[in-house]
Amino acid sequence: MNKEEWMNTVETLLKANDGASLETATVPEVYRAVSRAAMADIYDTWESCKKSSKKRVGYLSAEFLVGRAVFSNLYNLGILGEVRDWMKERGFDISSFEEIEDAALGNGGLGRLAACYLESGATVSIPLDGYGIRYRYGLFRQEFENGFQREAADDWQRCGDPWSYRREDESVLVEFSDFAVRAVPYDMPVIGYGGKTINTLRLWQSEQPGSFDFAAFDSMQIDKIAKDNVRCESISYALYPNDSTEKGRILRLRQEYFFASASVQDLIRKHKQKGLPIEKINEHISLQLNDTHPVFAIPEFIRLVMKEGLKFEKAFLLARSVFNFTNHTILGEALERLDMKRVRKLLPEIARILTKMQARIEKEFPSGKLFLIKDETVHMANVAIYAGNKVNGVAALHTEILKESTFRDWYEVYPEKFLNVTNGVTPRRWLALCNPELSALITEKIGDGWQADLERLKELEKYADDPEVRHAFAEIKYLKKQQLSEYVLKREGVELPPEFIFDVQAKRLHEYKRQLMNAFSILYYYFRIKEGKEPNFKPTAFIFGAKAAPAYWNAKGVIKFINAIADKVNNDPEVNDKLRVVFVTDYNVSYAEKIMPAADISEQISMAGMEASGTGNMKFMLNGTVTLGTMDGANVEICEEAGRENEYIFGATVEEVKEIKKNYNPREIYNSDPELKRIVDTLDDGTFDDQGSGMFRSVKESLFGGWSADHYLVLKDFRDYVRVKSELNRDYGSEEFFAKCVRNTANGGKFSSDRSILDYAKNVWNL
Ligand code: 26Q
Repeated sequence: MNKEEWMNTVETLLKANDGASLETATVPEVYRAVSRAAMADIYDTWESCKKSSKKRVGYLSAEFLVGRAVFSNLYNLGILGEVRDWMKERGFDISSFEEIEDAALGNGGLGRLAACYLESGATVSIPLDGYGIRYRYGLFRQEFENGFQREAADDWQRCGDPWSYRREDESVLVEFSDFAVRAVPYDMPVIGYGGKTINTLRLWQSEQPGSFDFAAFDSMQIDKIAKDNVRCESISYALYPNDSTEKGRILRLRQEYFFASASVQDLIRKHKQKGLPIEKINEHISLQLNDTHPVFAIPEFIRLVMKEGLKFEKAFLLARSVFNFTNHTILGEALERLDMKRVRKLLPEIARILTKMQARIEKEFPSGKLFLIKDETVHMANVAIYAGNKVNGVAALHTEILKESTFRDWYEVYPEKFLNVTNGVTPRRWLALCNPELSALITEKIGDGWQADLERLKELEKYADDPEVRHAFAEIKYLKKQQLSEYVLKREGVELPPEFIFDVQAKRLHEYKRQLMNAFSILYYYFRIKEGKEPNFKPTAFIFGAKAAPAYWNAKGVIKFINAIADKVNNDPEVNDKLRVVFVTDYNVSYAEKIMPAADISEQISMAGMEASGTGNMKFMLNGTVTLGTMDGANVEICEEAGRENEYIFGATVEEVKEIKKNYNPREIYNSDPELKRIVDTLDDGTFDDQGSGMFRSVKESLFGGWSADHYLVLKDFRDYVRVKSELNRDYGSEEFFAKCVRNTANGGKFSSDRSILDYAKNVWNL
């Protein structure tokens, strides 16, 4: 489209839809018109991509944390700059689209990974479609009230949903024993970089099937009609805000079956429409299960294939050549286990298939060591491993842990099933779009094209030794810090001088991620500065972004604790020229896009063995940020790529953790380290006020109480952590430090999700 056509389309859409002109329209109105103009633009390409390939891959995921679509889509279409200019000529500032909601249909890492993977699939021209749930409400909006987290509804469609088409005619029926619902698909285009390939993200919305109960209407039982409706629509009503467990919730089980069934029905129907025999479906589709949440797709597939006339054994083997499974966590409580009684009651046919599968495994392995159902509990991961082709972890270390411990028995029997696919992030959103300043510098030095061939960043490495480039890097970092600082002042009312070191921890709040240890380190510097023990400490701003699951008491306690520290530190004139602390409100994808480019330090401090991969670590790295972290998840590979000497590594390794845990006594550490003791005691000595909530005491107890005392070795790793943190503080600002920043960007090529997707295509999907 040229300028004339584009502006005409936008103006026509404004007139037709909202009775408005560019002069009178509101921001959401312009947003819808611009988005729909782009949708019109891509229609032909999208349609032809749907038909083009022999084999397609379905990425089944309960979460797609896509974030804001408009900038990324226009960018990938190669028209963001032009559209920005055209709109500007007409007096419209496209950056006002920043007030459009993020689509947060995911909790964190797993959901954001799914979004990066779809974008990369389209970019490298792999026919990869996403299948998920169109939640009416996404992840809650976070607010702070006296420093306590409060949750508010996330109405992500407030400004409409111009990036989806409702495909009513492709609805399917999903049946539970007590009622049936209609799954209505909404299709979003997934536009690859360059706009040549457009794949589909199909999200299912639950509705009432058919028209409502007329008999009830006749007899004026409006309440019954309304109730039926609510029951149906409740299934896709809201995302569970939990990134580890949600035990035994019946609605969650319905959600899982709902989208698994709808997706499999859809795929089988399309296959049959092409006139292809069901036995050959494995030649035309591969399905990737994003953790265990979509595992019902397996028994559902077997059930439906049997309806097509195949015997169980044939159907089972067919499933085995269609499904693959990615594990994202070794947290025991996150491995889904469902009550078989409940499955039997709600999904009797699925229960029968699962029982048949269990009988098959018993026959194959009479020892009983491998099982799908045990003590009336279905182990969803086991179902996925047994009835799937490949199983992968998400970073090298994580995959080793899966093979050695989590799924050891399975690995012994099926070593060929297991492989690693290290996570990645899309460099379009996480470098090109969020950091246009650095991107321009990169392009100036190595030319264009790195956006879709990220290994080329390697060509930057030689510039690490070039003071001029180093300084240009540092200047851009300063600029991004200025921008973030302005934004944080506006949003949070906290001043972060850009001259300060920006030390950032941004990720879900979880004990294993050890935000508490970071908080303790702030108090460590706080007390030492006050006592004059840190004369050379370079001013540092500690920035946190995190949501806690609403029912996760200790995680919420840590948020309150950090907010209390922020209050004290920022208002203490003795230290606030050296320390600032801010917990940003409602950290989400769009906030991340502002934070990552502005960080000097990337905190990746999980207890070794706990973080499957991490993907924030990669985003920071691409933006020239050094990692302060443990040898965990993909940090290990970041060190391998950039050289360990360019990161700041501390803490117990996985092996050491194992040793330490044999007889760990956190009290001993606490009693023998007065400085640390004083810090820990601020949780209950009146230094901070948790307003009678009991949260701080509970957090303290997690370090000492009972068998699980300091489960994540906060006290054990603390000293090594502050040692390295202080070393980093000394190094900051030196020539060598800036060289490290350059080397991080230069060696980030491996962490493009393009690479990850090509790994899947080659080693898992056999494309
Ligand atoms: C399970 C049952 C019921 C309700 C919710 C859940 C649930 C939801 C989300 C369980 C787990 C999750 C999310 C897990 C997750 O985000 N894991 C992260 O995945 C990233 C991508 O692979 C990794 O980088 C992170 O290390 C890992 O923590």
